[in-house]
Amino acid sequence: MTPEYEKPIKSTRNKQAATGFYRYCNELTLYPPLELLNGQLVYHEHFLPPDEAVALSHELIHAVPWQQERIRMMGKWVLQPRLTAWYGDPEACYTYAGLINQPMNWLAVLNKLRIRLETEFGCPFNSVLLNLYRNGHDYMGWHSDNERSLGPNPVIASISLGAERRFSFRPRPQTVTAQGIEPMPGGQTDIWLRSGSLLLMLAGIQEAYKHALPKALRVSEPRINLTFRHVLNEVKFNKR
Ligand SMILES: O=C(O)CCC(=O)C(=O)O
Ligand SMILES: [Mn+2]
Repeated sequence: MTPEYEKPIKSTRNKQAATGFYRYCNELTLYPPLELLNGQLVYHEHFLPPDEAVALSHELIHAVPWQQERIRMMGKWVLQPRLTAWYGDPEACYTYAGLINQPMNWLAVLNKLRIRLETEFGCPFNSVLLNLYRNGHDYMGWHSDNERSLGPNPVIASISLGAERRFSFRPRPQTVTAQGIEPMPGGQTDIWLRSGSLLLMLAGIQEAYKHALPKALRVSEPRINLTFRHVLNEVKFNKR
């Protein structure tokens, strides 16, 4: 009998189809990843089976010392509309919006996922940012993960657990390319991130697009997101 997690989730596929931007990248595999935005986004809907996703989110809710941090936005210190935590190798210190994140030592479950991602996709990751959206009132505003400490073309692996939420991309108004400044074509692309899925944000996407996780006021369930990253240590990125 087909296990539950191997059955395609029709509602999600339909929603993805409604955005009209994806294509199957390999029709021969049972659950092919979706490629979006010229292959700069690769979505693996069934990266973790549902029982593993549920067990992992329960473990993380209880084991992680979640904090609501203050960040600097347009000259003001404001509380982030979500809870966060930062794990990684000791040198993976990550600074954004005035917030200095010193990594906590890897939890065994997070390190196991890091090793799986590195083995399957061949990208090194030395840290992971955890976001806990307590319900649909929590959100993440428009931004790119383009801090210098992530290097020029970062690859970010994003795993979702819990409530399904919409994740949106829109082109930056202007993108500086090797040829000069070019406007990016196209409008907004939405993708619904289901529990257990993996979204790979590949080289170039941060330069060309911004992304956001908008509020979803009808969602009452929590969602956890893990973004695995490779942070250059300060000495290295200050030398660039
Ligand atoms: O919650 C998400 O899916 C994305 C989070 C994100 O963009 C980030 O942590 O930079
Ligand atoms: Mn981001």
